[in-house]
Amino acid sequence: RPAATPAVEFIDLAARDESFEEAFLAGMSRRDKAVPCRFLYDARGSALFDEICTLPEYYPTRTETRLLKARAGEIAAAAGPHAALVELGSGSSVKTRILLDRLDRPGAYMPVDVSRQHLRAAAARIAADYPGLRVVALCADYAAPFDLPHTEGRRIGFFPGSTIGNLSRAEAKALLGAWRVRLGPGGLMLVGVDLKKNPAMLEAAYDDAAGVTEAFIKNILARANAELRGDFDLARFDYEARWNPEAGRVEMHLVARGAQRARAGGRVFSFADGERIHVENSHKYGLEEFAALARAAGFSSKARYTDEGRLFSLHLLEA
Ligand code: AVI
Repeated sequence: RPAATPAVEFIDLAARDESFEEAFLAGMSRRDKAVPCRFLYDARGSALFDEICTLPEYYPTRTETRLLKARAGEIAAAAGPHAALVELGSGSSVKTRILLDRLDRPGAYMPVDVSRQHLRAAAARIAADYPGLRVVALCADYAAPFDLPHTEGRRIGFFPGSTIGNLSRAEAKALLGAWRVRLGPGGLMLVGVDLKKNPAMLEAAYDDAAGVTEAFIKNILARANAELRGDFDLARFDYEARWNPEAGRVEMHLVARGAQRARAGGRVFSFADGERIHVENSHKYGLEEFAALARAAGFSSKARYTDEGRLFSLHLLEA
């Protein structure tokens, strides 16, 4: 008898696909040119990001994975039986599986992602490998308002990878506040948060020797060339990753080498020599600083875990 294809419930709540063209042209028309980092993740950008996660300089992925493995038992005990695991993003199934393997008869797995393609693939993989687990794929922007479907048991939100660091501190607080309400009373939220540390280590993590991060950031211009009939000369932009101690973040810029012009979307953009395009921020926190931010968003901080080197942290929050 052929094996039945595991069913994935698919709930489509995404209003519309956000336009790269609109966002790119608006960002490049600003006096301080900038492009929102969520557009880094086209197919090539996602592949480059996966490669970043394996780089020797990029400690967050392996440190968080180790921490999760060490703490999954405690986290599962806090969640109790039949908990519904809600993942913000449908990303690394490796980390998801560490939790699913330890949760006591999990009631559901619900990935939330705007990318239909990633969402369907990630949900199908989990459904195939965890027979009997209810898998509900929610196509939605996890930062936008929407309701979670009803599930039995406690809800546990999972936001790994320090993706929260790509938001400003104010945006991070607003996102946590919205998820506190969405998870409901007693709901838990597990957030991976990268920590402040020596600037040389931070800058190396975002400017690796093999140049993968540079290619990842420059991919935003490659994407404009491919999708918006652009003619950016990638070789005439330098990549720079710089720790900004006042803002508590690594800032990633492309810097024009020489005055130049480039076309995209039927428009012409001029660059002075040394003019910058701000592509991404990666905010870093102190352990206490993040716990305080979570409390300001209405959560109580149940536990925080960190590695021996205090490189990365996991925060277990209760709604
Ligand atoms: C996805 N996010 C948490 C990564 C980070 O560390 O901020 C994105 C990244 N950008 C360059 N390297 C990694």
